[in-house]
Order: sequence, then C-alpha cells, then structure tokens
Amino acid sequence: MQALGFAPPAAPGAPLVGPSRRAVRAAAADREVYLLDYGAGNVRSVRNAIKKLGFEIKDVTSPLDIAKARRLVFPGVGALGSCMEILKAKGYEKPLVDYLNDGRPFYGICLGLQCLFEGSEESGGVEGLGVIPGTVRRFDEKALGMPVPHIGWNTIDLRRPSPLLNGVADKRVYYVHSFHADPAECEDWTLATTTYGKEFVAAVNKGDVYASQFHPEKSGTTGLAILNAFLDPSTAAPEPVPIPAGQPRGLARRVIACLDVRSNDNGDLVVTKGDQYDVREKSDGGDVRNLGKPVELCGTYYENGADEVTFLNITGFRDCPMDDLPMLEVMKQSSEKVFVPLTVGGGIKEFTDDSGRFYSALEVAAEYFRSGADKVSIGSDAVDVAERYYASGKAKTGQSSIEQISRVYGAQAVVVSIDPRRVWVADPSETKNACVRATSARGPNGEEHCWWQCTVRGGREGRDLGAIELARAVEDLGAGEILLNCIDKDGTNSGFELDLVDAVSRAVTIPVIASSGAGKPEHFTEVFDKTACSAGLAAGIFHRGEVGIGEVKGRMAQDGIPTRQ
Ligand code: 1PR
Repeated sequence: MQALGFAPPAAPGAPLVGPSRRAVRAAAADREVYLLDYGAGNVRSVRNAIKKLGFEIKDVTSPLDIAKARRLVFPGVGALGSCMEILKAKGYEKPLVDYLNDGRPFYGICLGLQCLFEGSEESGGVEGLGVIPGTVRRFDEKALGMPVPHIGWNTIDLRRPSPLLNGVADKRVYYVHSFHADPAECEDWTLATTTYGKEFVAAVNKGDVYASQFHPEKSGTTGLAILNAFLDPSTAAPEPVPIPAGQPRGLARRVIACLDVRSNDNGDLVVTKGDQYDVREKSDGGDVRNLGKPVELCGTYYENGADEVTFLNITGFRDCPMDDLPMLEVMKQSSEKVFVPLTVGGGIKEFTDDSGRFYSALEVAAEYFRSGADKVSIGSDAVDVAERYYASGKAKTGQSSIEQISRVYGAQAVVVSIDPRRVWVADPSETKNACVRATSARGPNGEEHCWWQCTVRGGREGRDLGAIELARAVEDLGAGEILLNCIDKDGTNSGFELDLVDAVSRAVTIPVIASSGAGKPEHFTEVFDKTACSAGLAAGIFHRGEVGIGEVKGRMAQDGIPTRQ
C-alpha cells in the first residue's frame, strides 16, 4: 500500500517559494474526510483506519458540514431505529439525501448501508433514507440453518468491476450483522454480493456513492486497501484480481488469539496463562506467569493473521472497571494498529464505586466501546442473569446487562463467556441440567454421562446451572455469540472439549467460539469437522510460540476448511 502523508504547512511569514499558500491549503483540504459520527457507539476503529491512511478527520457537527464535505464516511453503529431518529433530530436527513442524490463521494459502512434503503424490519419497522429501493430484512436462522448474526470473514462476488473492490476480489472481508438487503430489489445499485445461506448485498455503488455491509476498518490490510481506494482513487486497481480456481468460497471458520490479562505482583499489566485457570508459576515463589505485553502481543497476532483478538481481564470481577485505566489504554492503543475485531471481557457488570457512584453494565461496556472494543464479553454476570431468568419463568425484564447492551449496541456486540467444569453423573436423573453421553472419556467410576457446570469469578465458585442452559438463556436475552471455555481442558494442549462444543453449538442458533485445550493445528480441524462451532480460540500455544497462527490456518486449508489466508 502506498505511503501517504500531509503536505507540510508553509511557515508563517515565509516567502512563497514552491507551492503557493493556496495550493498548500488545497492540498490539505484534499486530505480531509468528514465523518458522520452520531455518537451511538465505537467508531474509533474507523477513525484509526482513516488516520492510518494519512487523511485528516473532520467531524460533522452541523447539517452545513454535510453540504460542504468533499468526502463523507458514515460508519453506522447500533440499531437502525435509533440511527434514523438521531439523523432526523440533528437535521442531517435532508442534506444527506441531497448529498447522496448528487452522487458525491460517500462511504457508508454496515448500518451506513442499511439506512440508504427505503426501510428495514429492524426495531419493529423503520423508514430509511429511501435512496436505494428495497427493504432490509433479518436473516432467518431457521430457513438458513445457520447461526445469526452472520459473523466473520466471507468472500465477495463482484457484479461488475469497481475501483473500490477490484484489487481485493479474491479476498475475504469481515461481516457482523443480522439484517441484510436483497440484490433482487436493487439490481442497479448492487456492486457485489456475498452468500450466507442466501445471496445478499455486500456493497452498493452509484456515482461516487459507495456503501458496504462489511466493515473495511475491521478487514485487516484488505479493508484498508478498500478504504484507501475510496479516499484516494489513484490507489485503485484497474481490473478485478482473478479468483484462483478451486479457492473455497464462503464464510471462513475463524481463528482467534486470546490474551488473558491481569496485573502481576509488581502491578504491571501482563498477558498470563493458566493451567485449568491457575495462572501462578509452580516454582519461583508462585508469581503470576508473565507471557508478554498485551498491546505488543495483540499487534503480533494481527500481523500473523489472527481473525480476531480477545482480551480477558481475568481479575476484572473484583476490580472497578471504570478505574481500570490501564485496560482501557490497552484497548485504545491496540485499536490504533490492529484492524481486526477486538473483544474485551472481565468485569462487565453493574457496580458501585467507593464514592457510592453507581455504574450500569451499559456504562461500563460503553467505556470499552469508546476505547476501541468491538464486542464485550460477559462472564460471571451472565450466570447471575441466567439464574434470575430461569427463577422468574424465563422473564425478560429488559434490565439485565445482556439486554441493555444488546439493545443499544446490537446483539453482535455482546459475547457471553462461559467457564464450565465437567461433572460426571452415574445417571442423568441426578441433575436438572442437560446431560450428554460422553464420546471420548469416562468418569473416574466409569460414568458415561456428564454435564458442564457454570462457574463465576474465574472458576472459583460453581453454580447449579449447566453450560447448555446458560447458552440458551443468554441467547434468548439477546447475546450474539458464545465464548465457550472449559476449565478441565484449559492449558492442557489435549484438544477442545468436543462433546461440550457440539452440545452447545446445537443448543443455540448464535455463533459459538470453541476455546480451551488447543495443542496443535489438527485440533482446529477436528473441532471444525466434528462440531458446528464458528471459531476456534487458543492462548497458550500461541503465547509460548509452540504453534503459529499461520500453521493453524495452513493445516485448515490443507484439510479443506475455509479459512482467511
Ligand atoms: O467474570 O465477567 O469478570 O469475566 C472474567 C473473564 O476472565 C471470563 O471470561 C473468564 O473466562 C476469564 N478468566 C477468569 N479467570 C481466568 C483464569 O484463567 N484464571 N481465563 C480466566 C479464562 C480461559 C481462556 C483461555 C482458553 C484457551 N481463560 O481465556 O484463553 O482456555 O487457553 P489454552 O488455549 O491455553 O488452552 P467476568
């Protein structure tokens, strides 16, 4: 990618040699991008991506800014209903429609695409800007037989050559959405489609107006090239890159690197890693294991091809997250150089600080989103929420952390992290929780059946709630993804807990991330072959340098499992 930079401003009072002041001002204006950030969520990544490409961001603060913009980027975040309300309340709707109808340079991302249509089924039915014919509809998980939201890296099929996408026609880009537009309703506009059970609109274009359902700012170097082709058309490829024959198409299974983070005994924030959740050295005075610096390792895993990076603040349950400036700083710094999705977990719950100030879980999550997180992962609090849900006969109060965050930021922004431990039973009638007949192991007394008990506070306390029951409850309450750990397997390098991953993946229709126990690349193939999970996560093998992310993906490709290379 071409290196970009600003023209240096002329020194005050300096004689005009070389380019005139007017030319310098014009050159600076030429690198300006107006950003339509209506304040609903994390647009830090879009800002970071634009800055990384050498452009200067100006925020739209009045309807007049839209009229005078030379380029406008609209990263829609949250729910479409509230997005449209804010556009109307701020008086942006009319100038935006005029701008779009004039075909001036515009790039809408995700909701920034969906709002261009006549309407959407989201939020009980919403009227859009009406620039593109058609209605945005929810994916039907039952009809598709696949998890919704559609999360992950998928291929794009160009309907026609386009400077924006020519150079990346053979690549995968990152999607995270539950609603989609139908190309049959907007043939003229459709630039590219993608298939997820059915074909849907991946990108639209007319004149200099572009919008994509995928997130270029989260699609690594591919996404940066797309944004760059929009901002600086001279970088665009003239012809579509040919797609190699036999290249597997469709959604890739994701490989996620996980960083368990906590303060060590000197108070430094370090990446650590436990064996069955015990993160202290067995010798050397039992210090917290130190496997590196969070921001550095995150950058390394991005460079090495991780599809996502997850940070788990493993002592977050006992700290006050709003005071946890180092963790917020980790997110800010990571999002400056890492352009794939970032998840953060640990301490996402409501709490009252020492001065008596109450913070809702939504406020805590919002702080992380503002700092660059794309998703938050809820652990202990999800167990409490699910217990209340069952105790009340599956009532939805709208007040739980999951419901509140999902309502404002969308289901795709809410991951629930489960920390279960296997419990063997002589007979399934011994527990109210769903049991499974184990396929690969037997209990200490030859037991064939087991269930997986949810724990809280990093495995310190078990509850009478099974992982399957928890997964079902949080799906119903609005979680968009499950991060499925297993304490018995954590750090053992013995492979994922296949029976657990299979049972939970079949119990819910949201994506499941298999975690704990990966020891070699073949373990990823195995979990993808034998279960319907969407992603595999590992920590220890990557931190200790035993296996690289490239090796895992190479093995997957060899074994015919779609992967982003
Ligand atoms: O309860 O909302 O505050 O969240 C705390 C979060 O911290 C939870 O998501 C919980 O999973 C995590 N956590 C708490 N204690 C530990 C610990 O290790 N002592 N880590 C912990 C969880 C499991 C995975 C690990 C995989 C893969 N660690 O994160 O990365 O098991 O490891 P492997 O590939 O090396 O086998 P809250």
